[in-house]
Amino acid sequence: MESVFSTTKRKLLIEIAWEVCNQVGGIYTVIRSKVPAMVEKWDDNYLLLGPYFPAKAAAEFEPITEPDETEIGQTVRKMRQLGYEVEYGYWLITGRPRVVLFNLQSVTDQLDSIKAGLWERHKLPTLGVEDLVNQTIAFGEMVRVFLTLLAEGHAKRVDFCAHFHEWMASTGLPDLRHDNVKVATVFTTHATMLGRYLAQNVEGFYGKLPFFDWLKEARHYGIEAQATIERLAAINSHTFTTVSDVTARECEVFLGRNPDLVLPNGLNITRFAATHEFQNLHVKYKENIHEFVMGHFFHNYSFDLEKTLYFFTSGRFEFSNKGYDLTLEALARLNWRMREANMDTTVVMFMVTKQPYRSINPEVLHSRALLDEIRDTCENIETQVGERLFHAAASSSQNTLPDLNSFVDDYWRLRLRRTVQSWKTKQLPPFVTHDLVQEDDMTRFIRQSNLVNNEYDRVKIVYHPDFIASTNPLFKLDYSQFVRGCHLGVFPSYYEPWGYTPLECVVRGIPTVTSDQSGFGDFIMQIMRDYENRGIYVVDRRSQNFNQAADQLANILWRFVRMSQRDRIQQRNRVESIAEVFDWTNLRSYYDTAHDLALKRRK
Ligand code: G6P
Ligand code: 1S3
Repeated sequence: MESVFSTTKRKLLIEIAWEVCNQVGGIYTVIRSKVPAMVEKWDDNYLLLGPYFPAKAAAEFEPITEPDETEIGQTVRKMRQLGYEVEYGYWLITGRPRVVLFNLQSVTDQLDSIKAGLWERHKLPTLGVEDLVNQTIAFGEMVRVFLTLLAEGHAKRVDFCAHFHEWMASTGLPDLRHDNVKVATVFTTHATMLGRYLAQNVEGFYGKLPFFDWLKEARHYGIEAQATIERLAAINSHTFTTVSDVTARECEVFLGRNPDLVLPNGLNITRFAATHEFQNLHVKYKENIHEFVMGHFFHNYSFDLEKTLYFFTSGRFEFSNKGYDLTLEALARLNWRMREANMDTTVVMFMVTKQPYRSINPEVLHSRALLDEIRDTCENIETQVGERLFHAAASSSQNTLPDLNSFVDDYWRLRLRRTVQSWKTKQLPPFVTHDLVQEDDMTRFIRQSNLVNNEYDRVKIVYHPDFIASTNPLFKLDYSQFVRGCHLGVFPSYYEPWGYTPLECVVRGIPTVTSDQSGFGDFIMQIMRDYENRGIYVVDRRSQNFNQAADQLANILWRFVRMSQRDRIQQRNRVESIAEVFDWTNLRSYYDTAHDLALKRRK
């Protein structure tokens, strides 16, 4: 029984994000990977709210069908009685948290009055906005109704803390404050809308940062509604946070408030008990990449796969924000140096992103299919020779080895010769794997810097304008396996609030390049001194111009290509040993502080 002297109430944490059961980008990774650590602390007092998109939810959501008398179950029932369509169940991910998903259709017919209210109370302009904004307004309204009912019914016994991620989840937040609803609120911005646009379009963005007029710029880029929602959420939350000091610098200018706290992003890290296991996986998946490379290049010319290094970059197509321009420039310089030095090492660089395409380039597919055919034929020959050799050896009275050539049928001989002949071409291996709808900055830059896969080039480019998935016939690997098979991840971003990609390398024991303008790079520089020695290279994009940064990156790559295999193996061990720092069980404490602060301020 609760003591009459006890002043502590039960606490319930609700996290709200557009990407709950709805993968779009990086926030999905934040929420999903964090769940096990959150459930460990909050147990049943943890709930997630998201939008309901049946096609997406089908694979990850399981409804609760039995009666549920918890405050969540009661609130869901109340909302349904009021006519809202609400799904309540479990998110089928590690940790199995409870989720409430809102069918946005149920408020579509009220959208105009919701928007009018937001204009009256908060001067939020939403006329003529794109459909995504309308959807987020519908979502925000249902979140607001849910939290209001929850607090009205149960705030006497429970302290509620609602944590909103990004503007897309947060259109209801200002009204919770306005209506004095008994919920403590945290708002986390994972990037600012204006930062994203301006970094991409204004040269010298960081130097000009303090002088931007947020409203003028928001109007100029046609994102006044989104920027205003972001601003209202930041100003009205009890605790305002972001993911890195890098993004914190933008917040004062664009959102009118300095973040109270910075919450760095982590992952749910499961390390192998045996340290050599991740090294073995590197060798295993590198084999798949070798196969792709043979199919892609060897029909024209070949090189020594034992002396080939695989670099990659991956991310959404923001050409300069993600540093693709810098990466290509540095590779062109590296190529020149390696040629000058007559090196026999080859670097294959995979540029992985998403751009509109019609199909995989038929020639690339055809070449890959012929290579598979060559492999099949070789395996048949191997079986035939093996069996015949066995018979010959068993029945022979002498000790001499029979002529192996005589064991291969003419049929297989001819088939092998024909396949190899029709495979060989004079065409240079294409630098893009897909038939793009149109030329883009990447193809233009590759052509301009003449990185077009000539035989003499030591750096080869494979631009793959689609994300890696195991269903992809070229690699037959999922993204995680692909990362493991590579030697180095290259992510020298110019605008990157956090950036999961280098961290995803680290936890798989793959060295990586990041930049001091990315949240991850900035964080590493704060917590570690010998990061470079441990396989995390940070390009200085704060004080250097493009040309200087390209030189620094070229130097990093140049040093990397001259490392011995033994050094690479040791470096992989060192980088993998950092992984634990980023486990959510360690980084959750930042979130705990944010929630405690909001609850204290709400009292
Ligand atoms: C792992 C394996 C070694 C292998 C090496 C290849 O460390 O345990 O057996 O030789 O990877 O490394 P590399 O950097 O050349 O791909
Ligand atoms: C944002 O996603 P993005 O790739 O649009 O949020 C991510 C999670 O916090 C972050 O890692 C990334 O830098 C941001 O840009």
